[in-house]
Amino acid sequence: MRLSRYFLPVLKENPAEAQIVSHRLMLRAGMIKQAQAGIYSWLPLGYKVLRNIETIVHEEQVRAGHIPMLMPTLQSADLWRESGRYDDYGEEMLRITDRHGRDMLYGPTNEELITDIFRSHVSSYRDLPLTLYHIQWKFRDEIRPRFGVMRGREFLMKDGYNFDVDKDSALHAYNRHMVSYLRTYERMGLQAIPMRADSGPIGGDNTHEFLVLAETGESEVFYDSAILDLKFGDRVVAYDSREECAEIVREWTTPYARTDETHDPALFDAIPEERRKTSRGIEVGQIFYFGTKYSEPLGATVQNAEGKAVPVHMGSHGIGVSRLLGAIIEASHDDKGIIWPEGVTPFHCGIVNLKQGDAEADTACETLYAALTAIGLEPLYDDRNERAGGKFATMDLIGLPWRITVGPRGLKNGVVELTSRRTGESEELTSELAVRKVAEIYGKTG
Ligand code: P5A
Repeated sequence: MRLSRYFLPVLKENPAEAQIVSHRLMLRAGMIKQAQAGIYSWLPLGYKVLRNIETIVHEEQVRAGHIPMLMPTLQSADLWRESGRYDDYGEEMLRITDRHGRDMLYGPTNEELITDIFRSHVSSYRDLPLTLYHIQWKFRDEIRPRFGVMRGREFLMKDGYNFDVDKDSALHAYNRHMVSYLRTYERMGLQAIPMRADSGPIGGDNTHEFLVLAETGESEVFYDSAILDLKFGDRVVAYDSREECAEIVREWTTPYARTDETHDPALFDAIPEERRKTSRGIEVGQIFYFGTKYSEPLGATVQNAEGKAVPVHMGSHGIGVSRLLGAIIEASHDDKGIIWPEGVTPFHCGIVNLKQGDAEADTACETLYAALTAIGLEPLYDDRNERAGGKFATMDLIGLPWRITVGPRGLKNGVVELTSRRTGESEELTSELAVRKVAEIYGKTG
């Protein structure tokens, strides 16, 4: 993409309404624009990152054997009356009446709708296990929407639902989700710690939240610092293996890690003092096992191996897709702007032309642009007639992890400059080598 043709409405000033750094930087970098309280338009740069996050979520869900689909945002109130949650959900639910006077709602979650699909089509244990998921907008009429996309009213969620013949199989689905979530967040450059939590309006006693440590997080968390040493890495998981998934879950749930809702001071005090940590965290996901809470009232049963009709055991599993942008920025920024992890960056590499209009510099930039594009990378080429300082400031603000700077002085010596946004370190090298290095970083063959 050439910056002169892109739509990147960056703001010079700090927007007064933004109280936390991620909100400020998302507005300043031209990623989002508030449409109403807690409702945002996703401008091209923000939309690109949102899509990258979605792609990682999809890939990891499919890897775990879960099946993508799409349900609508608007749901019928009747289904929620069947489950008993229509009145329970309270004022967070946005209720709508259509022209025929039918009660509808903008879905805050989809347990009822997916259970309705299941009961219409599945009747035998032979069709299980089954996990269906989608990535769809949700609406919760939060009393205090704040911090930009962190606590929105309209927000994008990946929500998945498992259907199993008995509790043991459903607990395997729970473990499988925990494992796939660990991998998902790590690919986004995040350390998200699973913590024992409270289940709230979704229900059940088995639930973990995934928290990214950050001062601006809304949850208070207590943990054993030993958990920070755990890395998922590139281990290959046999997701169908109950033992393997259970073992990974054991690894991550053995060190103490809880939110204030489930905190147990006696257990916490048993941890060696130097490892006892209290902090704040951003909840980027939550998994639940709630057994037959929805399948019983909605009559979602299957015939088990003995030919008996039993209600299916279910769980639901959510990732805060739009919230993740905020969480990643909270975890990865400096005073100049965002620092995108390579896994989610909107463009792989910036190209800064220090002397636009200089034939040699223009040609070198075009050649770099073509070479990076040819190996499947997406560069953002700042081809505007701007001062170098302004170009650097924009690149730093929008946070591309790598920048190639091209200017007449370097070109005289046959070199360009490759700079890491994270470390600020630069090296001079030929254009070809710069392309090869960037290709290597992203695992492409240049
Ligand atoms: C699990 C999937 C559920 O709704 N039902 C379907 C279950 N869980 S949850 O914890 O309530 O939400 C899942 C994740 O969505 C994000 N989230 C939000 N993101 C932005 N703004 C909000 N107002 C908001 N509310 C929830 C969180 O990341 C949460 O973990």
